[in-house]
Amino acid sequence: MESALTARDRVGVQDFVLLENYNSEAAFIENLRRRFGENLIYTYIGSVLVSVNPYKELEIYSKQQMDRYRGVSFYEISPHIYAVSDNTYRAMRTERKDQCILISGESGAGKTEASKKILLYYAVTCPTNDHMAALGDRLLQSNPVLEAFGNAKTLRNDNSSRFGKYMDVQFDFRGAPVGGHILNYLLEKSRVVHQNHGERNFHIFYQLLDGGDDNLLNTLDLERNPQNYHYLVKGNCPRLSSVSDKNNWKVVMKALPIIGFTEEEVQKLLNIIGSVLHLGNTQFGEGEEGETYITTETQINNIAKLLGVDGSALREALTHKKLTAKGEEMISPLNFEQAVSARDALAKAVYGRTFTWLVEKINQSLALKVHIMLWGSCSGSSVIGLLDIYGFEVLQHNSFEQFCINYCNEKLQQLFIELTLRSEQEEYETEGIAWETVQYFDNKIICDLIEEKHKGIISILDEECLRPGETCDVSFLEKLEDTLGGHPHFVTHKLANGKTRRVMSREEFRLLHYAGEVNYNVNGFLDKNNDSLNRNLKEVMCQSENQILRHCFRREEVIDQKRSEMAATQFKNSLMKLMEILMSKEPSYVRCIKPNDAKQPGRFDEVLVRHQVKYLGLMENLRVRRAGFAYRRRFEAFLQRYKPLCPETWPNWHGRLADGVLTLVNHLGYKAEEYKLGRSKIFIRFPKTLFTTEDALEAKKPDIVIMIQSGW
Ligand code: AD9
Ligand code: MG
Repeated sequence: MESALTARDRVGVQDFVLLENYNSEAAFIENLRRRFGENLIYTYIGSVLVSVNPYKELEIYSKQQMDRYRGVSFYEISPHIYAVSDNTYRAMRTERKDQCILISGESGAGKTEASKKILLYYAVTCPTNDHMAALGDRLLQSNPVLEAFGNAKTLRNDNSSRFGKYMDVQFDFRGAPVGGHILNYLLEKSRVVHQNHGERNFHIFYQLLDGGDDNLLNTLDLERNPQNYHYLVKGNCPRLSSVSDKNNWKVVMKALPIIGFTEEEVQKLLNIIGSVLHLGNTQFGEGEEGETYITTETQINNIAKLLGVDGSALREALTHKKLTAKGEEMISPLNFEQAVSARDALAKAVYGRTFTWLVEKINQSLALKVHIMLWGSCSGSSVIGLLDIYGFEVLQHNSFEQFCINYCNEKLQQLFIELTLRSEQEEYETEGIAWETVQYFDNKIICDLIEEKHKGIISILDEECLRPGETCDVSFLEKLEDTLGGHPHFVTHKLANGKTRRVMSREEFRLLHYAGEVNYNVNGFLDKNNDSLNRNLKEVMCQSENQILRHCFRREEVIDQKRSEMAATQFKNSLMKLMEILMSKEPSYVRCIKPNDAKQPGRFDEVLVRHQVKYLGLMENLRVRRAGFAYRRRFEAFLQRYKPLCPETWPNWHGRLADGVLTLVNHLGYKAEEYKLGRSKIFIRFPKTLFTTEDALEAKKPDIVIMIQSGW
C-alpha cells in the first residue's frame, strides 16, 4: 500500500494552505503541476477553488459524481467544482444568505465551462418546482443562444466569450430553482466589423450560413460561402475544426423557442443578422467633387427590406450627416472615410443593441413572475449569482477594451481583498480568537487613478470627447500626462526630467496594475468611448418596421439631444452596480488557469502558469488565508477523523466536543503554539502538525479495521 507521504509526493496537496513553504511561488506551481499530471485539475486555497483547464474530457462530471458531492462537507472529499456548487447551495439554504460564485481567469482558462458545470449541477440535483419544471431547461438553453451571439473564435480560445456575464439563479423556499436574471457587460462590438488574423466574427454569422436551409438564405438574400462577406473575411478563418457551425445552428434554433422566442421574433432576429452581412458588403465610391455615393445598390435594397426601413433614407443617412448649429438643421456630405465609418458604426450599433435585446428577452423568459403569480410572493427565496467575466488581459496591442477589462479586474481584486479579509476577521471574531494583522497590497490607489471624478483617466477621457474643437487621441494622452504625470502607477514616454523614455511609444501610457504592467495604445480611445451613431442613421432606425429594432432604437433618443453616457462611464457605472450586488452576497471563488497556449491536453507550460498565478493574485490569496492558521476544522469533523488515535476518544467521546478535541490533541502531543481552540473549530497553525497526525492515522489503519471487527 502506498503510504500517505509518498501519495502526497506524487499528487501534491489538495489544499495549498497545507504547503510547507506557502511563500514559495515555485512550490505552489510544482504542486499544481503534479496534480495536473495526475488529471487532478482542482486544488483549494482554503475555500477558493483553483482549476487548471485539462483540454480534454475527464470522467468527473457524471451524475454519479454529482451524487458523491451532495451534502458532503468541502474537505472530506477531493476538490471539485461540484463541491463549490454544493457548498454554496447548502450555505444559501442553511444560512438563508444570498451567495455568489466569482469565476476568474484569462481567456481560455475555463471560466465559461465552469459556470456551465455549476448550472448543470443545480439543474440536475436541486428539487424541481412543479410549476416551474421547465425553468432548469430554459436556464441551460440560454447558454447556447448567448454563446452563438456573444462568443467568437479568437487566437486564445475557439469559443471565447466576448462579453461579461453575471447571472442570478433564484431558488424558492424549498430550494428549487425558480427564476434567473442575466446582466451583460461590454460586448466587444468592434468584432462585428473587424477581426484580427486567425480570428472570427461572432459564431451566429457562420452558423446561419452553414446551417440555415436554402429557403431561409434565399429570404435573406445570402450566399452560403462566408468568404463572400467582408465582415467575415478579415481574419481569414471561415471554418473551425473544433466547432461544427451546422450542429450548433441546430442547437440554437431548438433553444430559441424553448426560451420563448416566437417564430416571428426569430425571423426578425435573423433578418438583422443578415442585414449586418449586407452592410459589410456595402461599398462607396468618390465622385469628382469629393462627394461619396453608394456603389452597391442591391445591398442597400436588401438591407432596407430586411430591416424594414426606407431605402432612400438609409442611402442618404449613410452618406450624409445631420448637424444642428445655432438651432438650425444642416445636412453635410460625408467623405469616403466618414461614410465607411458611419456604415461600420451602424453595423456595430445594430448588432450590439440586438444582443442587449436578446438578453432582455431571455430575462423575461427566466423571470420569477409566474412563480410570484402562483405563490403570491417570493418570500423565502434566495439567490446564487454566477460571475463569468473576462480576466486580466495583456495583449501585444492593448486598446480601450483591455483598459476596461483590466479596470474591471482591479475592482474585482479590491472586492476580493475586502471580502476575504472581512470573512477571515469575522471567523476569528466568532471563534473568539485574536485577529492577526495581514500585510497586503491595497489596489485602491489604482482604482482611484482610473475612476476618480475629474482626475481619473475615465473622467479625462470623457472631457476630451466632449471638448469642442480639435481633440484627438494624442491630445487625450497629453491631458493624461498633465494631470497624472508623477502618479506612482502611471507612466508615459515622458520622464520627470523632461527626457524621453525610449522604450515607450509616444502613443502609449502604461498602468502599473496590481497584476502587472500594461501598455495601452491611445489610438481609437476617443472613438470607442464616443461610440456614437450619426443622428440621421438613428432616425432611420427608429422608424424601422422590425419590432426588435424599434425596441432598440427609441424615438426619444433622437428627440432628446442630450448626450447619453459615454462607453467608459457606462461601464464604470455598471461595474459599481455589480460591486454592490456582489457585496451583498456571500462569495465563493473559482480561479481558472490555462496550462498552455496550444489548447492541448497534458501540456503544462510553467512560464505561462506562473504569469497567471501572479495575475490572479493567488500567492497573495494564500498569504491572507495562511496568515494565522493553515488549517481549521469544526470540532466534530476533527474528532470524527482522528478519534482512533486516542484511547479516550475512541470509539466515541461522550463529553463536550471541545474537551474531546483537547484530550485528543494533548494525547497527540500538540504544543501550545501549534494550535488554538475556538468556539466551534480547532485552528492549526502549521501543515506539518496536521501531516504528522494524518501519517499516524494512515499507519493505524490496519489496527482500526481489526478494532472495528473485534467490536472494540
Ligand atoms: V474566455 O475569457 O470566454 O475567452 P474561458 O471562458 O475562460 O475563456 P472556456 O470556458 O471557453 O474558457 O474554455 C475554453 C476551452 O477549454 C473549452 O472550449 C473547452 O474545450 C476547454 N475546457 C475548459 N474547461 C474544461 C474542462 N473542465 N474540461 C474539459 C475544458 N475541457
Ligand atoms: Mg468564456
